[in-house]
Amino acid sequence: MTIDQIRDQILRGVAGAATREALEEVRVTSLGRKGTVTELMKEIGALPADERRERGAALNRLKGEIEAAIAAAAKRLEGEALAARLRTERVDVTLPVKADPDGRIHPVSQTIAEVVAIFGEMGFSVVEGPHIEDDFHNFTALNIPPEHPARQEHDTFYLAGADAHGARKLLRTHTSPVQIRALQKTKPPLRLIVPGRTFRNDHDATHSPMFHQVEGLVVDRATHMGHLKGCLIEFCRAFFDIEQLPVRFRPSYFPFTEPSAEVDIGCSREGGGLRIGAGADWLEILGCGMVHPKVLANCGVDPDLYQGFAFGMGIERIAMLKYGIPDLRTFYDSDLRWLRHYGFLPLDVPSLVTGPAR
Ligand code: 2NL
Repeated sequence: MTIDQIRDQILRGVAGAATREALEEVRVTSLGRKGTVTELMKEIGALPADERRERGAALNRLKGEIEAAIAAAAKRLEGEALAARLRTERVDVTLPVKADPDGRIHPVSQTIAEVVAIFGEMGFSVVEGPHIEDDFHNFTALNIPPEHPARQEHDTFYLAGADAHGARKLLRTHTSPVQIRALQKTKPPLRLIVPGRTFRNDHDATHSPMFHQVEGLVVDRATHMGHLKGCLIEFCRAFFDIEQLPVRFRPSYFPFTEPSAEVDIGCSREGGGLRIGAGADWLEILGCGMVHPKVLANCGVDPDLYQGFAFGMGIERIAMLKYGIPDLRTFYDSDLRWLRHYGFLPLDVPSLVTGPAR
């Protein structure tokens, strides 16, 4: 056979290959170790020098042509295979994502996300701040001067080592210092919530030395008690997902608000179990009040121009009530069986788009 005849035969084989396997077969039988072209290459060694060069060049050209034809055919087969898959396969982009079965969201994280989602819809932004604070931001600015009895109740953790004035840093006992910093830095109007860790030297069945709070602060020219009540009633009903949940405001005292109130929601304790939203009993959920004028002044905000309200709640407490978790101490045990039972799948975390988890 002449080189031209061999070329025709091999290229017909390449063109006729309907699968990748068939194409590979053509490659092996032409260019493989014992392939037609390879065998012809081996034979040129026996030719006289002048013929050898010409024959070698012709076979090399042939090899190149075959390689190019095979590459083109492979590309064509690939395109055909893709087109066939696109014809037969369908992707339903509306199907829900498969939840990762391993990880769980801790109830504290879930509850913070829910609170943030609710206030986020009301136009609050989230602010965070340092865990280590100074006396001014944690106490004095909040109208809790040195020797005020409230300081004893806070069971403060102080850091070792005093500064030149004898002042020691402390672990914040509430998230209020973050709001103090925001008030100092930002001219009202402002509307913010501060979730985060807080620390008190108190450890028993219902107290942990580290726990979480969310506090909120709204300051504007004419923010009044009606705004406070509407906002917090709406929050309680959204958080516990009960439209007509009874909510009451009971007079109370905080050094940093005046007037101050505790917010209770309706519940029943009949038969030993707690049922939220029904019955004749009341359950304390959070504390609140109109920001004390002295607190505004301490932050450089003129209390004759501005007023506002603030509130605070314990995250573990409202998580225990909403999700029926009986023991505070189990929150920090890192027990995976507990987390599998009380934890949440990542996709159940509320967002500002989906709203609180139902
Ligand atoms: C509670 C009660 C409360 C505040 C926190 C606050 C913050 C600033 C000014 C005024 Cl910067 N008030 N926070 C007000 C009332 C109550 O928390 O029971 N927390 C667990």
